[in-house]
Amino acid sequence: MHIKKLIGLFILSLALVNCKEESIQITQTQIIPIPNSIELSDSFFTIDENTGVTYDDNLKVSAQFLKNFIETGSQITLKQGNAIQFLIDETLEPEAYKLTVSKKEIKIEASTDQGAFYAVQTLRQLMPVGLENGAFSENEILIQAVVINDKPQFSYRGMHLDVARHMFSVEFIKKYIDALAMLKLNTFHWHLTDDQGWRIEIKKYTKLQEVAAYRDETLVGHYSDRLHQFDGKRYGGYYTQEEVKDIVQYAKERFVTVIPEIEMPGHAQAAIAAYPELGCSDQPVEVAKKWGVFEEIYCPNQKTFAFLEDVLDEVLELFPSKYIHIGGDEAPKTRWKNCEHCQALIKEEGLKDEHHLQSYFITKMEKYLNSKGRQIIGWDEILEGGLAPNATVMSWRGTSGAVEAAKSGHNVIMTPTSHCYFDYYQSENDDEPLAIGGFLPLEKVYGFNPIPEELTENERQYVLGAQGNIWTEYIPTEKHLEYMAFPRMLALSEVVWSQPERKNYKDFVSRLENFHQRLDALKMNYANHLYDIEYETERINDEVYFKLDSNLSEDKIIRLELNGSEPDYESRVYTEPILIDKSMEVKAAVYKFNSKEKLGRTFTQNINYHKAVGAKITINKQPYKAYSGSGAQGLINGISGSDSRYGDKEWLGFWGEDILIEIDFREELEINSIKTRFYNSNGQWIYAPEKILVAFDNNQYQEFNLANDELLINFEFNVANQRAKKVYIKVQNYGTIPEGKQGAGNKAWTFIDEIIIN
Ligand code: TNX
Repeated sequence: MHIKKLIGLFILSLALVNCKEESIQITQTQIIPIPNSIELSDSFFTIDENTGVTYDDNLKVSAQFLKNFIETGSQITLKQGNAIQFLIDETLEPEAYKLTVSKKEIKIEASTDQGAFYAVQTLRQLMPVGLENGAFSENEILIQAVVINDKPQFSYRGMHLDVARHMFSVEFIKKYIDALAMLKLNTFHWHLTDDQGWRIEIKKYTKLQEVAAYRDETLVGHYSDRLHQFDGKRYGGYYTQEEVKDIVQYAKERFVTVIPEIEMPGHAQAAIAAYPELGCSDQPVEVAKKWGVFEEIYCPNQKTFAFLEDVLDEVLELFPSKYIHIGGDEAPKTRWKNCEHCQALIKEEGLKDEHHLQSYFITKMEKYLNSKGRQIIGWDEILEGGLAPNATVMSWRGTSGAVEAAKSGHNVIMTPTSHCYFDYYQSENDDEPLAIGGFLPLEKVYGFNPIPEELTENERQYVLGAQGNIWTEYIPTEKHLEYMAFPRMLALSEVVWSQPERKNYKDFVSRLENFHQRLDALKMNYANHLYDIEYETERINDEVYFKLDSNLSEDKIIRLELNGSEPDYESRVYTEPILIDKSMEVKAAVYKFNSKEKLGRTFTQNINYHKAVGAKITINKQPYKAYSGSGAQGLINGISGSDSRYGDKEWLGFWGEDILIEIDFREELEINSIKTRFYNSNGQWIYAPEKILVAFDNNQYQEFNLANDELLINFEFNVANQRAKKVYIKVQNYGTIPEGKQGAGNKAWTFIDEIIIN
């Protein structure tokens, strides 16, 4: 029978002895993002040479998509006829659909072509993966009988792509858009201009193509590396207007709106390199060769406004989207402070300072775009100095910008770095390709709730949705980009599409495992960290236990060694938490039960037992929610944070606050040394403190100054035979980020690691 075709679509409990259709029991479908409601039945529909399709003319695009999917994926050609019907149901919401598969027909009902398109994407996931790449060679396709009612949670469901830092082929952009469409994402935010390159052809300004589109060379390695080295290779290019039109049209046929981003007033050094008169200093500058934030920003003068209006005129011709993204982020005000014209303009317009001048700049551009019938989106910095009247805010620095905007009645799109930055590391393994930093594993993306807690029921309506961002400073190739995008984009699709009560991470993981086959068929280079091992520590009665976990199911177990040796299929099986009462090196791996087959990578964790392990710790401030590691207790659990991922379970992050740490041993101990370390990644706004104070019991504080010249700053305090019951550590926040540095004017972060006491 047709069992083979069904495997991979469903988790089946099969009574193989009797291969009758009735004997197939489906326990679960595998659709991502998970629909609102699914009702499965026992029979199935067969698509073959005799199957016909009819459609309402208003549902033509989706009907054609389905026909094309089946005909290019298999040998089957569909006929005219009533077996598969596309019908209008005016009562359904614009993006909603109803899909009914029964033994005799398939019915797709929607009020719009877009809704019907999403029904087709669901139907696609009910069909064999071989159809994705033409590998399906049989003459009938079986589809499980089912009734699915579905609609999105949010109206804005986006993915962003930065093509300025690195550029990707037109063909690849289409592949990216295909993936969005498959996952029911409806917006592609195309970041087209930045300091390192201008990537869209503007016919009126030829030097954008000749100069701004190319940089002489590119930074090698990480920005935080002490010595900056360059590759010596010219890099660049741009999308011609013909290519842009082609992409916009391609996206439209898949119900993806392309929103272009033209950055202003900051991230504009490439344009200023081509036309120095657009800057304040009139000095020649070059297209940026390294990453970061640059001081060369547009000068708010007549030339600039005329230039931007001309550029936008051409952009509007190419992009029919309601929204145009005007950037607005990370614009250092250094040049404006020292510019006579800017200072005169501030006076003339009665503005308070340079932030209000930025707001004046954005408002002026907003008016221009509004007059052409368009709306602006800007990064949350556009709130500073007053928000342009009709602007939508894209909230990336935490969620406070979103809250402020929604409370004042502005629409917001959520893209916080903590949950939406797919340029961040996704695993703690040392073999990950170099990334900008951060740590955003799949489960964290999946757990994202786009609605900030601070909003009232009524204010929630201003949250249009969320978006994953892919900045490409450290992503030079298409394969690498796919690796960063998948599977996190799948998790995001469920965040923005599915109803919160339908979400369940364990269930998502099992559907994802199945989805791997589809990604394989699509030749997607996705990351797979499903059988990586995660740990947790727990303090019970003044003792600390070490626990391991993975995405385990009945047939998967963890095997481990505690002495640093490599686990194999004979190593002991992990069954209960391990007491930390000495230093050890834990190595573990997920194995198939009763088998030699190792499923994931080997996990390694060094545990450094010291005098504070098991003690009680309190901190007078809560760490920032997204960077709260294993909580305060994690600072004395015997485990140090990663050298490269401050977002892991061990680092604690505090934003702009001084903190006081108290460690209580409960009995007097002899103390000889106190050690800890601080993260100091200034590009990410993280600064080691300049000053630390330490006291024992009721004694006076002793003060220490710290250097801040490396990525990791060690603090070490040696005392001879100090006896104490308690240790107090005061950590002073660095303060405001100085001018000229990335994030200037914002509060600095403090990230502190394990406090090792011996
Ligand atoms: C901040 S997000 C930026 C980008 C960088 C990104 C790297 C935003 C509005 N600005 O210019 O590429 O961080 O994660």
